[in-house]
Amino acid sequence: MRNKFIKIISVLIAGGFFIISGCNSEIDPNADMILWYQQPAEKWTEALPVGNGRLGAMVFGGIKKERIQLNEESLWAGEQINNNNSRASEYLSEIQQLLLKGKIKNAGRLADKYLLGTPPRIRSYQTLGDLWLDFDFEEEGINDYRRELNLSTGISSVTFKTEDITYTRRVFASAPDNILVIKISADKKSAVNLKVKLERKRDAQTTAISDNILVLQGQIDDTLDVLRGPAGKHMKFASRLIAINDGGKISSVNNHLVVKNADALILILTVATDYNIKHLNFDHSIDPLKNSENLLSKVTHKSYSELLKRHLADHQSLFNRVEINLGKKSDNDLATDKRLQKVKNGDEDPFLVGLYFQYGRYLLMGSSRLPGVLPANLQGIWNEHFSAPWSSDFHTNINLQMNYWPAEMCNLPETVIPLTGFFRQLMKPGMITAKEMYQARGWVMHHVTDPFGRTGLMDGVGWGTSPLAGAWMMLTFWRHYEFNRDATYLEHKAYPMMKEAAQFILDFLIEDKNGRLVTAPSMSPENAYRFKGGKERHWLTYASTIDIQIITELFNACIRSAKILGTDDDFIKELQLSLQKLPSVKIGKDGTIQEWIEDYDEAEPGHRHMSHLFGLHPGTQITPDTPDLFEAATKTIEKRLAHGGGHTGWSRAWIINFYARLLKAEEAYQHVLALLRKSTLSNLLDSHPPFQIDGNFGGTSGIAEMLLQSQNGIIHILPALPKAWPEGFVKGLKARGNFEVDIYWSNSKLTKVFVKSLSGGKTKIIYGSQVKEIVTQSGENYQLNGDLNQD
Ligand code: FUC
Repeated sequence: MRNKFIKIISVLIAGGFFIISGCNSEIDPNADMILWYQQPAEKWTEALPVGNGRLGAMVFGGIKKERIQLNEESLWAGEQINNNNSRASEYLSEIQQLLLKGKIKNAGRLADKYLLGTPPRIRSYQTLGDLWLDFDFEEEGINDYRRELNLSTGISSVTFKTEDITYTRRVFASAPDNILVIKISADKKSAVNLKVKLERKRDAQTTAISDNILVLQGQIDDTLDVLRGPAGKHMKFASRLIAINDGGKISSVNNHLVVKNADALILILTVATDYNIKHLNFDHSIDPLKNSENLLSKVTHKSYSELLKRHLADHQSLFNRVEINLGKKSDNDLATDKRLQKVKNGDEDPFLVGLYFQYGRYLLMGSSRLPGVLPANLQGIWNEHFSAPWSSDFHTNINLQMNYWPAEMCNLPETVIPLTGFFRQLMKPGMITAKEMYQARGWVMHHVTDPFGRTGLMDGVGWGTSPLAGAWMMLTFWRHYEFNRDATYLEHKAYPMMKEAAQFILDFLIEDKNGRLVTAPSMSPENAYRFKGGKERHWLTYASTIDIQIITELFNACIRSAKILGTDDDFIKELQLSLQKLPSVKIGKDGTIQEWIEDYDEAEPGHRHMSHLFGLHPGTQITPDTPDLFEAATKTIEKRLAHGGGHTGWSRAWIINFYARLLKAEEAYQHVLALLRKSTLSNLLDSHPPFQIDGNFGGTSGIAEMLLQSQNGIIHILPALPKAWPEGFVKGLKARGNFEVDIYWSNSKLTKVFVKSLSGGKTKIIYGSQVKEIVTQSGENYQLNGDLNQD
């Protein structure tokens, strides 16, 4: 054992300990994309995230005591369980008829009893624990402190000076090597002295299995909370850390490591669980301890510089696809928290908006990509709790969808891969739920799920009655096809799921007394309504507007997919017939889009959800070509805002996207400012409150939508460019049809566009009132000037 580690150590050290400090802008176009601070994080919401899609860490940058909080995406409490209400199908028809007749209270009583699943709630995504680095510095005499997160390198670093020695720590999460790497160094020899501790506050123990290896091993012990599922010992997990010193000595004392007089130290850490996505459950035939050892044994023959090089090559190949410059107010010479505070105090800061935009891309890469197999959850992958707000779960009545809005536009299609893989598994319990609850073919889920694949109705009928949540999710996969034109993905991954979701809807729809096809039960997430003159709040209804819009979008996507794939003629006809029988989207008496099937009064007119605007965004049905609805959409937002709407981060972010689609640049911009001013923490993470990541992703998407849109077969250049960004460029955004687009503007006017066609084909480009059609060849670049003429 010892010999093996001595060998490993010498290989790593032979590879050298070179330090990279920031990046040169000549070789790195995003060299200034750095969040930086002049003091350590006091709270978790000030710490800085790194992630590789599977492992996440929050780096605090403490001087005497460094805390690095750790996550592994599959470490969840709970277990797989069928929570379908077994009596649902007996009562479904009665509930539906009561809803059609307006007997909402009676329908609600039955739904509570016979539709709500058992257990009705899920357990939480959990922190793995913390890596603590205890140093023996004096508190006094610390100079030149700087803590940063370089988005372009994916490295979080801390530097400071004490007693004339400069200390440096660097942390990165490597996707190619599936590990976290931490390097601690000093500019004088023998100056690195610390204790290394790996700690989890429950269900685990840490052991030093040699002088330089710590192993944390455990099993989640779910205590009694019948609402969330059976108690018991559930998922097993292990984390393994190897410490490699350059000079000095390292030993283990009381299950932590003590490093003395080293010149530098590298820590490599990984985590494994016995989660098996193929079974949507933990699987005790998997040995996390062994797997953590295997993961480390794959990397320990590589030097630090090699690990770093592999990480940088991989990270930058994704991150540097996009560059943004919204007119720099200054260089990145003011600490990020101070910069944000100035914006909160009324300043405007285009650089900060660009940084926020790129941070959204960084966070999506960090929380949703291979080697991970699960999608980005409510906190991405970063969570310090055992029982997180909303369990840090997968919420599917806006939140999980929003997480993926920037994925394609912002040129990160690989982030959709874990989401696709997860939903391909989720469809299986979803088919059982469709059958057991609704006696329907196809698959269904409701507004919440976890890695164990719950698909029954959860939380309460006033929140959970969203049987079209899965259908909404499917549009993410259709979009992946639209942007990337990958017919194999469409045929084998997206379309089979979309089709089963549509199949469920076909069976679920019933006729109302006017012969229209309607959904029942239904709700408009999560808003309540009142009957005319009534006091009581109701949630349940039939055919809420969002349902009709989701069905329209999904059925049309299925029809287009089936035509592309040359299949399912009868199915296409069935979808077309059903589309004709859906109720239309109506405009209410106050000129807004009607949220429900009748013109009821909203119980909360300023509600954070704006579901009836789904057709505007992310849907593609409300456009300048439907002028009445387009105008009504503006009034709908105005009404929500007049009553306090947009008060959560994600809600505000959605409003940016709405205004971008409405081509209202100044309004969109005001809400970009409001997102920064009201819903952004000092580490630029979104605040619901509390921290919830969807607002970051929705915000990034909104900024992209202001600069480029491509729904409905048109590439729209600068559709909502605000006056505050008169000079700038954005490079590498994607448009549907597999086009990569670079846009340059000056004096608030387009100067040049480059369109790189990656799949060939015809496209229409619009800028202001100018329209240009180009026929492209795959692999060719097309340059247009500000009048859309080819130079
Ligand atoms: C939805 C929202 C809440 C919150 C939760 C996680 O239910 O209505 O605001 O974001 O998801």
